[in-house]
Amino acid sequence: MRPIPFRPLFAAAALGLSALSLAACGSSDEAAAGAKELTFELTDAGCEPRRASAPAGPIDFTVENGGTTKYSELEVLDGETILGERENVTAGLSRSFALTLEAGEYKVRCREGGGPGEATLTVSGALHTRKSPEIDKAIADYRSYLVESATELTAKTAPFVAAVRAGDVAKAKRLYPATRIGYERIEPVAESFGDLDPRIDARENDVAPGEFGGFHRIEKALWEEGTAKGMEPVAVALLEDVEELDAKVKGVSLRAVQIANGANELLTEVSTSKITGEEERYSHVDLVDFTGNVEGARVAFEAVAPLMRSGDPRLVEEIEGDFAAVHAALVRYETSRWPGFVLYPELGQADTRKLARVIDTLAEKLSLVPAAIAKGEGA
Ligand SMILES: [Cu+2]
Repeated sequence: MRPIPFRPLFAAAALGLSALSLAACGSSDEAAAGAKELTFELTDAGCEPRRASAPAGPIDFTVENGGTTKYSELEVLDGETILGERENVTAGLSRSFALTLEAGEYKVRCREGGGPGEATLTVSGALHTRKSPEIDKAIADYRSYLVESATELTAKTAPFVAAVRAGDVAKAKRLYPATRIGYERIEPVAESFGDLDPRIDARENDVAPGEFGGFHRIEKALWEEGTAKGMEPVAVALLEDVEELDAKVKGVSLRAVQIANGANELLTEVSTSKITGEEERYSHVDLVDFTGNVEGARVAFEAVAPLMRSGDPRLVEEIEGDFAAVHAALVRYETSRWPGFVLYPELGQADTRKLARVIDTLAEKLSLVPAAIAKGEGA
């Protein structure tokens, strides 16, 4: 497989008019003062408070963990669709994310534990919808990437699944990393569809025994067991799930602030858990996934960057610089051999640390984007 090229920044297209018209609707500072702040605490009993309310509009969520080991994650859901979440909020940590919500009842769910981990968030009043061509364009840009990536994922999963069903281990192994790239690019959106993400992309320790399926179950068979025997039903289900994802992304409703939040989430996950090599623990093609994750985050950021230029051009520039640093750190490991990057265990501890550091810096900066977008976004 050839290394996956980075897309050029479309920064040039983002300048000028869009910045002017955002400034014209006075969106940056005064709207920021209007963002509602809500704090949920993770406790042994679940999320506190159990009931919260907010006016329609931008909301900054803070998730605090005062010391429980039972919960480390908080999600805000509309029905079964996850609108926003924070993972890896372990004891003593506090992390935040931003959403813009219209009136309705939302579920706030604590994850990674048992028991009554749910709270209700009631949002009331009318959302002051600020429609702008810039917001529409940001969403349209990201949507086309989303649809393109999902289409590519489906197209590549079909021959991969065929190879698995035919028992062709060598071919299935060869196809595996490139097949998954489309998924890794759009993982945050895929994660919003309930259990579709675990069905497609769970690690063995993420799910109940007997429920391990999807890409990584097949990865284990191919690399650790050295056979595709018994993988027929897993492969068939994987293709169905990928097709379901493909159909769902076409109709998903997107908000600019969600797109920004997704980019931040993706890189936070890379720097906090994927960096250990846990995702591709049998095949060790982790750097291919990282490249997909970084590219997906970058396209998401580029799509929404025009919305924050007027408010914070410095931050945009810094983030572009950080993306370039991550790119430079990753290309060092490109090779002309399969899978296009050196295998993850070939990286020394110093290499991994350096990679983690640049990704972490970027993720931290990206975490400021949703709030910067929420200032300007009403829709
Ligand atoms: Cu993944």
